[in-house]
Amino acid sequence: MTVMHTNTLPTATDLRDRVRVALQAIGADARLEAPNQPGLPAGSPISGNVLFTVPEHTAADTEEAIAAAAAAFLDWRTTPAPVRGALVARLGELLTEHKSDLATLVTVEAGKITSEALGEVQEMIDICQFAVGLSRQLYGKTIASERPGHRLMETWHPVGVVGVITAFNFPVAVWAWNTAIALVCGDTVVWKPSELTPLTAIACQALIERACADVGAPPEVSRLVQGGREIGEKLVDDPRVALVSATGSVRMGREVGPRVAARFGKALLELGGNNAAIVTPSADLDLAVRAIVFSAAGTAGQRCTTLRRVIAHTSIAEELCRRVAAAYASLPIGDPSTEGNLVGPLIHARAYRDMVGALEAARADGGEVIGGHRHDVGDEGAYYVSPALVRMPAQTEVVHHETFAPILYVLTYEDLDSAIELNNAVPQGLSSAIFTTDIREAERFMAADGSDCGIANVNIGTSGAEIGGAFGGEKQTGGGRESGSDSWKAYMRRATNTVNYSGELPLAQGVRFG
Ligand code: UN1
Repeated sequence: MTVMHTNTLPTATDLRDRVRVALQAIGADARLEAPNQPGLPAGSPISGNVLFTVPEHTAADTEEAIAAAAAAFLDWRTTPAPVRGALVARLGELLTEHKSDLATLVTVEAGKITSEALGEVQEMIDICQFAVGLSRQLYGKTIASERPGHRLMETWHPVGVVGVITAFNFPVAVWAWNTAIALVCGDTVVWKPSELTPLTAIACQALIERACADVGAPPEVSRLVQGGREIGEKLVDDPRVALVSATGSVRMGREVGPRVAARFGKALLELGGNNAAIVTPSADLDLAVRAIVFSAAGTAGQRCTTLRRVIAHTSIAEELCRRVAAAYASLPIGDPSTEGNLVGPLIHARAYRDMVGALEAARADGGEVIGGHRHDVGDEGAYYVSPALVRMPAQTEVVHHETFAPILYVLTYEDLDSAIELNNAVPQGLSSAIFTTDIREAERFMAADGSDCGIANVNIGTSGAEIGGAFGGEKQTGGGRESGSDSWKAYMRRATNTVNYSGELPLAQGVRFG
């Protein structure tokens, strides 16, 4: 039986108090009006209520924010990178100090369980540390010149204003990935968070403004604009926004990419995933089951890295399904702020409707569904579901779609080639994994004819990447890379410099001219 803590759901009044306490501790001077006032509704999927109304920005406010960030860029770009790093170091300290306050807000607005909300803030702290190190590591290459007395090299310069558009499911970490790196690179930032998570955004903005004040940096280096589509469009279309870094749906990316390209801006897209794990006959099944359950049911299936497909060898498929189903049945579902609960709510009614629709389509295709019901919590607006395990006879149309809910399709395979084919047969290409103790299978999975995803893991799940690696994926995932490794290059422009220190003027390619 699924354990459900329905009787312990906090009330809207309770949630409002938690928000006020957290914002006050953070020092955010937020104008919180009652629900139904003009402005942006700030709600919680925990109870399904609107808690407050917060100020909404207009297109004119966005215009002003872009202008301010563009003006601040003129000085910021020549501020030495390690000095810029000091700002990010201070932000990291403030995040450490307010880790639990910010995590409280993440739980209230995004419905993440406390441990995952704390993990998300830790991800912010980690990227700040990475960016501070990077502020002394922005390097260019020196390349052998074909001409005597010449030096050929590359230098990297900031691009300008970075427009950051983020999604509800990582309401703070993805802002931090972009902002920490952009700021050390010498760019300035204008952030449009999800309309579903305005409170966490207010908190982050308060912290970055305090960090700016503490180190003497201008607050215009990082601005926040809250609102809907109109604001996002302004960032996408304004030629002063040199780079648009957008996280969200494939549908959103399909609009953003071409519009930014039409004005020759740069876009960094991190869109949908449809992540699979291949489980081979040699897999350590205990480990695989634990990894699968975290990746598929964690965050109530609402990560872009969530495991959505298991491709199991026929010899172990029954056993694997039995074990995953048993683990699912014992998952505590309920108030994400209650210690012990592992699955919180879906973000809203539409997410639930999408889940129901996908499960209906799967059944129509011959899928056998275990779980996937809504729990009655006595409140129409909150959507708690048990994660669904769906045994599919084939990878039909519905499996090719990303449904942002805890649905795990199980497919089977006979030989590794066809498993890899199934892994790659979907339009998205974010994350993937193989569970095997056979080194040949592991290497094959990561080779050029293996997984086509941006992330290909061995013996760990598809979600929960560390910040040190580059994060992003191929195909409809959009091709962008954020976070670690050399992702910083997306936030900078490259100049190739050839310096002639000889007294001659030899031309390249042996050309003679006069
Ligand atoms: C996302 O869901 O948009 O790898 C980001 C992970 C996290 C980031 C997910 N570190 O699951």
